[in-house]
Amino acid sequence: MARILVTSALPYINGIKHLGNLVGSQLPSDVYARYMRARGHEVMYICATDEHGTPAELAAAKAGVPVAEFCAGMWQVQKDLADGFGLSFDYFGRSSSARNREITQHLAAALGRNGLIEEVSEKQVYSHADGRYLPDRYIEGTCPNCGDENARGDQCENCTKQLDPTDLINPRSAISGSTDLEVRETKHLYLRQSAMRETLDKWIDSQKGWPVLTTSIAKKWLHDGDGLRDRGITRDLDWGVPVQFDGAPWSGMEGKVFYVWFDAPIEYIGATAEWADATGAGDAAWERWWRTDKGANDVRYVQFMGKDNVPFHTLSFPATMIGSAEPWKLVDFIKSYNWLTYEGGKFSTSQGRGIFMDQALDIFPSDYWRWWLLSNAPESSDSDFTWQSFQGGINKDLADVLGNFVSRVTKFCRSKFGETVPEGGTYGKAEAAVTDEIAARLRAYQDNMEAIELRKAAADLRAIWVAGNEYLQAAAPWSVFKQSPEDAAATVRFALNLIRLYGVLSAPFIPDASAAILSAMNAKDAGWPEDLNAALSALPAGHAFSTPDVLFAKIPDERREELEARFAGA
Ligand code: B3M
Ligand code: ZN
Repeated sequence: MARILVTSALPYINGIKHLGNLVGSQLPSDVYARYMRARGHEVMYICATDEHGTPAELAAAKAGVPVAEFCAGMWQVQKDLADGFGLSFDYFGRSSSARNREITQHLAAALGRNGLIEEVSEKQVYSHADGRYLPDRYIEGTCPNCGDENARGDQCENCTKQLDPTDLINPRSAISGSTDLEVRETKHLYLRQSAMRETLDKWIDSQKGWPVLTTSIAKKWLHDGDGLRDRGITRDLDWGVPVQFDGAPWSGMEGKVFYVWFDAPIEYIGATAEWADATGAGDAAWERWWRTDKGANDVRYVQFMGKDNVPFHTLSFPATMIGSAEPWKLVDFIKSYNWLTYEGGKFSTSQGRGIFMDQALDIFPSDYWRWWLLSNAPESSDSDFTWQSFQGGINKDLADVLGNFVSRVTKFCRSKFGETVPEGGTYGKAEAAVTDEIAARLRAYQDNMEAIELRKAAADLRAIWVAGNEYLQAAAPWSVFKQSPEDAAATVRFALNLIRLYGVLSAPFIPDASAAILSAMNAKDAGWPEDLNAALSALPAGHAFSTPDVLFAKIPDERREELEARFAGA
């Protein structure tokens, strides 16, 4: 039995996430955590809301509530949605927690002691009308390069030129539109990442079997001219972790907070400590996941995230952890995802284009979304959500293949033999053949789960369902029954055992339907089929079951068209 630490990238607090966000981190990490638990491993699965920074402050201002209150409310909203999607976190924390504050300030102190933090004087734009310093991307103006009037202080999206706010012609606040701006001199702390370039390079080279997507992004940032620059880790904001070092002030940093990307990944640790507090497990219980001097040596740590988050997880966060010179557990495998698009375009929060987590759950059960998103996960390239493809995935895979199998077998059994596993007859070549086929598919399924190739694993699972259907179709107990009820009974007995097997194997992907299947089969405690032959005779003759309701209702064309129109966006 292994110990596996799984973290999902932390959803930002400012609003409800769309399905592209969901499939890039929370959903695949959940499948992996569920699978590893099912295989008997000890799993710690962690997520949290990422709460600091300017976007949180602005979202709160827009909602007209204090930022702490806004975050508390939105944490609950996100927590409820996570529950709705069946995300099985051991703990869903908050980056604004006291634990994260304490650990963030502690790591900063360690970095400071090791000479990795330096003071830098910067010019920053202060907006009198807004009463605050403006982060680069909240300053807009005319691009000096192409003349576009909506260039941002960090970049012109029109010509892609990287800019400094002071490059903009006629700069204005993106928050209020005010042009009453002043450039002020202010001091910030920088993390000397450049001093760690070689260490990080070696560390990344020593990682075996990381996805190409992950390493290529990391290497690009390490070696580009722009590469691993020293990075400001403090901000002139109110909302965040106060800049202190193990609780002691750093002169000149009063009133400043750490940059949100400095404290956010530290919350993976913070949330595990929050879990220990909430469960009364004590410090040793979280430290054995995170401190190699306290038992974390044998932990395998896997992170899940969208590709835009890769630089922070391959470079900045390891720089913090390694730079502390303390025995923190480093990540062993970084699984990153490409983009999910919506009907050929981008999901857009501002234009309401695409589907958001709350809307999704109002329309269909979470298993529908889980199945489509995971069996089409943007794992090797981007993938596109279309209602057509969604309808096809649900109707064909879930309703026609899995759902129909369960319903045909149980209903036929009920009508001919009653709701108990029938006795009589013997298994022959057909049962041996389908068992062999499923054994091979199951090995592939398990290998792909281990390798976190979830889209391929979903295809293996579907093939296992299909094998059962083909077996049933060929054995045709409904026509055999008249001449030879014994033979029909053997087929049905075997098929009922297949249903139980499907309940177990499908659980990481579609946990609700799986629970319904296992409950109908009266086999709630069924474990992973370590021995397939044993698993396929787990339900003996005489075992009572019940015929489940329709597991998956088909999506009719009219419904699909209605949803296409409703979600087309403004
Ligand atoms: N909050 C994801 C995002 O909103 C970001 C992830 C943090 S993981 C430590 O883009
Ligand atoms: Zn431009």
